[in-house]
Amino acid sequence: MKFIDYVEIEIAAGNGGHGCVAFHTEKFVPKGGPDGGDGGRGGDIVAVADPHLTTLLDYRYQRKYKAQNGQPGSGRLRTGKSGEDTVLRLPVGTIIKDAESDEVIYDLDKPHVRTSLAKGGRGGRGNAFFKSPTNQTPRTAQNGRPGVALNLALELKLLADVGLVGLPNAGKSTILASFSAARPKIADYPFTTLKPNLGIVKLREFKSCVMADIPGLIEGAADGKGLGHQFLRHIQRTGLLIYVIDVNEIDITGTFEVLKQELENFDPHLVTRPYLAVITKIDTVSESDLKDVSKDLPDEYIPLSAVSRQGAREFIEAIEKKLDQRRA
Ligand SMILES: Nc1nc2c(ncn2[C@@H]2O[C@H](COP(=O)(O)OP(=O)(O)OP(=O)(O)O)[C@@H](O)[C@H]2O)c(=O)[nH]1
Ligand SMILES: [Mg+2]
Repeated sequence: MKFIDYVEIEIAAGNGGHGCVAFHTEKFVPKGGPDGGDGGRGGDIVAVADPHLTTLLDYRYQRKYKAQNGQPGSGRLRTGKSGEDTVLRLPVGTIIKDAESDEVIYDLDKPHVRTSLAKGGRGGRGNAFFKSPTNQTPRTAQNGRPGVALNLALELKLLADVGLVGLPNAGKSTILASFSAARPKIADYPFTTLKPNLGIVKLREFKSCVMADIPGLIEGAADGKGLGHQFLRHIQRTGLLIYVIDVNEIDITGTFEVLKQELENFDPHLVTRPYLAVITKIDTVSESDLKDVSKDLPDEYIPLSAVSRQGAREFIEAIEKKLDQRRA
């Protein structure tokens, strides 16, 4: 289930501030010497591996990053203020390449590693610097140097944070398609999904997660029945499992137990994971039927329609809450 998140961005470090041309002036000192200060240096573009991020989604929305320029120098030998660095927070595992040459610039392989990707330009020298025995009144100063500008390619191998598990035809792929840009095959027959699909789901603010839809499980899946068992290992590393159950299922809690049992048979650790249970396709039943169904179910069952998107907000909030709890 290799899936690569890929974006290209433009970065530009800050330019150095210009040096200043100035002469000392003071009452009764008619011919003060040159005292123009140097420009400040431009800010760098810095990358940091942030263990709370799992996708490059934010970088699809904003593609250009610029660090602050240095301030120009001024009289009385004052050096300009340096520009602030711009810090790019990237998920651990992001590989940063030069987009033109495809060369790897840096591999953010561990949490919190930090690297400068583009250096800010040096500030220009003020005219005071150029004072010499032969030139007591230099009237020129240096311009600041431009900051380094680069086109970068960011690559990240995605691992699912959230796994959808359910019987064949439960509506798993429809959920993935409704909440991400992934376009898995959806059809009204069991075993439509033959291999796992991954998509990036936007949560609130700057957060996102990777959701995996695996082929439907049937009773006996852990012993090799159906298709799903081959893929159970793909959800062994997900932090959150979502049990997807069709609201039209006659025995909803029984279905939930079957699913849980299959996972447990495959790997007892799986059922100790945080989970959510989703009752999907609620647009296919009347409100009063839904009430009847819901009254027998524990609170953690979230009603959802991936088609009408009823319950969509609650669904996303519940995922976010569970993932936050796990990360904390
Ligand atoms: N009305 C309605 N139909 C849905 C909803 N979710 C899924 N369906 C339909 O249910 C059928 C099965 O949906 P899929 O998303 O393919 O189900 P799946 O769980 O991925 O199935 P497998 O891949 O075979 O395991 C399709 O015809 C969908 O259009 C829903 O929320 N409302
Ligand atoms: Mg499917």
